[in-house]
Amino acid sequence: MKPHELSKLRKEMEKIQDGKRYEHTLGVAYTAANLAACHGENIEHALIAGMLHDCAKCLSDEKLLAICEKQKLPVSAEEQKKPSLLHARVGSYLAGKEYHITDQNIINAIHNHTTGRPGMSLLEKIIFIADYMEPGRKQAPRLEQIRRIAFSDLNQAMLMILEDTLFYLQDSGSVIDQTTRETYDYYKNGGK
Ligand code: DGI
Ligand code: FE
Ligand code: FE
Repeated sequence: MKPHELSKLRKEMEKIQDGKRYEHTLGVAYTAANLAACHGENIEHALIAGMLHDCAKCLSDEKLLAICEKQKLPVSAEEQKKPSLLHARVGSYLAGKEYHITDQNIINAIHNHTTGRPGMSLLEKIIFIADYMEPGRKQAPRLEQIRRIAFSDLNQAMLMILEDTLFYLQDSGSVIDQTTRETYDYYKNGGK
């Protein structure tokens, strides 16, 4: 991808996202680029995946469900209850369809950015972690610690994020996706 193509994606995100979401998108893209430089991942792939990871975030629950039905994308019981979880899967579909991304690793990084999955690729971990720790995030506990550890141990950062996310979801009585639990168990048990 040439530099002007990345800037085209950036402008498209600026068009479809509100100001706050767009700032978050830029934060994720640049944080992912830094993590990529640190851990030996392709920086351009990290920028593209970061730029597009929330490209379906602005769609309503109805629209997300409608796209899944039309394109025959699977919808789990948890996603049926909380359709906003689908912005990750639908985003990965739109990345190919609307934004002409063909790299499967980039598509997977968008797909798995909310729940993670056991055995994530380097790029998938980088996007998952960048989404959580980009500079615009201010609320989460242990942010300072996670931001430091992400540059030395991605699996440890994954575990800490999943632990805190599950605690937060349990505490707030939210629907918890099976994949989020499986991802937590995987990294808890020393998975790579
Ligand atoms: O799209 P973002 O707001 O940037 O972040 P995200 O894609 O991680 O999704 C937002 C929320 O999703 C975040 O607060 C963590 C939460 N999440 C992750 N796994 C689950 C979940 N929410 C529910 N209800 N269930 C899950 O399993
Ligand atoms: Fe998201
Ligand atoms: Fe995000």
